[in-house]
Amino acid sequence: MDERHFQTFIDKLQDFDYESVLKKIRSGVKKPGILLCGATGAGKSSLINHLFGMEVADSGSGKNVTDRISRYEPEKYPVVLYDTAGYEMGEKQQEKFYKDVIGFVKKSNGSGDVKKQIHQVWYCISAATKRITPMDLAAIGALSGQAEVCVVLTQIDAATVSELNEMRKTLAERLPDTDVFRVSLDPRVPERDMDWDEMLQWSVDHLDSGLKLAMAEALGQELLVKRMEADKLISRYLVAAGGAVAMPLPMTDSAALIAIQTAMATHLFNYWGIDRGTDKIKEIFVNVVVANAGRIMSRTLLKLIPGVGSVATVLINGSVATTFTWAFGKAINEICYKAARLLAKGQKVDFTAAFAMDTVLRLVQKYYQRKQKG
Ligand SMILES: Nc1nc2c(ncn2[C@@H]2O[C@H](COP(=O)(O)OP(=O)(O)OP(=O)(O)O)[C@@H](O)[C@H]2O)c(=O)[nH]1
Ligand SMILES: [Mg+2]
Repeated sequence: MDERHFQTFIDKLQDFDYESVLKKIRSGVKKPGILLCGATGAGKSSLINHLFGMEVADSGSGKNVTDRISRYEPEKYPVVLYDTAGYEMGEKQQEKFYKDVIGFVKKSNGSGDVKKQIHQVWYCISAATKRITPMDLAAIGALSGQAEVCVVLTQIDAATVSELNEMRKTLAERLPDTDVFRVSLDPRVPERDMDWDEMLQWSVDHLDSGLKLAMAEALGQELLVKRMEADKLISRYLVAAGGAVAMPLPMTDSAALIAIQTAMATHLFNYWGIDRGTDKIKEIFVNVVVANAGRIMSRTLLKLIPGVGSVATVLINGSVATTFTWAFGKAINEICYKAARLLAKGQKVDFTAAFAMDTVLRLVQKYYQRKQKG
């Protein structure tokens, strides 16, 4: 791609009307279905009330779809929630839960009716109980065949650090593929000890693209929506990145590719708008991220492509170019997203640390590997 074409391409991007595209996407969204289950008192209803701002537990605003499962379709949010009555200890009750809830998910997802689909199960286990029961393990295993399942370790304020770690260890050993998130509604628990952000991001990530936006919106995560839009910006540069490497070329000849990456980086950074009024942040960004795009690429590729040898001998092909460009964009979006969240909460952000070369490299490599694994 010569420089003139490249410039036209960038100009087109700047004019792209994201608002209208966003509107179009929103009008067509289906609603993600989420079912919460777990033992009685695990905090399922509290969790729904907290995240979706409704009085599920007492209001009776839901519709009983079975005698133990209520369905809520909040007007304000594009989401369908299923709150289940928790099971009690004792074999009979657990057996009944197993049949009721798992049977319900199976039936709903087998019905072929999109409105009835249960896309995710948030399996709640209270840290106050201090143990993962065989029943939990069996139920999570069975549900995993039916929907995306994560474990929410609730009420972590009611357990010690070592008790909590013991529970997480059991889960990691017995269910290595299931993600686990720690939460509490006790305001005394410090933010850094909980995984709210990770849990909400998981929830958005584990949906088809058509449902993602609805989910982020339902969760009231304006910045998550923004992040998804910023991720879409990346994909517009991937075409150009692949095009810049029509034939495999040595990394030392990748000026056109690096031009695309720096244009993308600048575009993303401006999209987040966190530099407004402060040239200092922009300066850090330009000096570290933009100026080092080539170095970040060579270090990443040398580390992640086995047996490539030196910078001079690495050949970049279209697929490496697009994978790296994608990873680079995702890394920038992750840093900007985290910074924007802190700024939104009125907290200070150390931009020198946020955009430090090591931080950027680590994130780029994380995403590059994720893409390689498929
Ligand atoms: N300490 C503590 N208590 C909590 C937390 N979240 C909820 N609770 C309390 O735990 C109790 C049970 O919460 P619910 O949300 O009703 O639990 P549930 O899972 O819906 O229970 P069932 O509907 O019986 O299945 C309530 O008294 C809540 O106030 C938390 O993070 N920490
Ligand atoms: Mg409840």
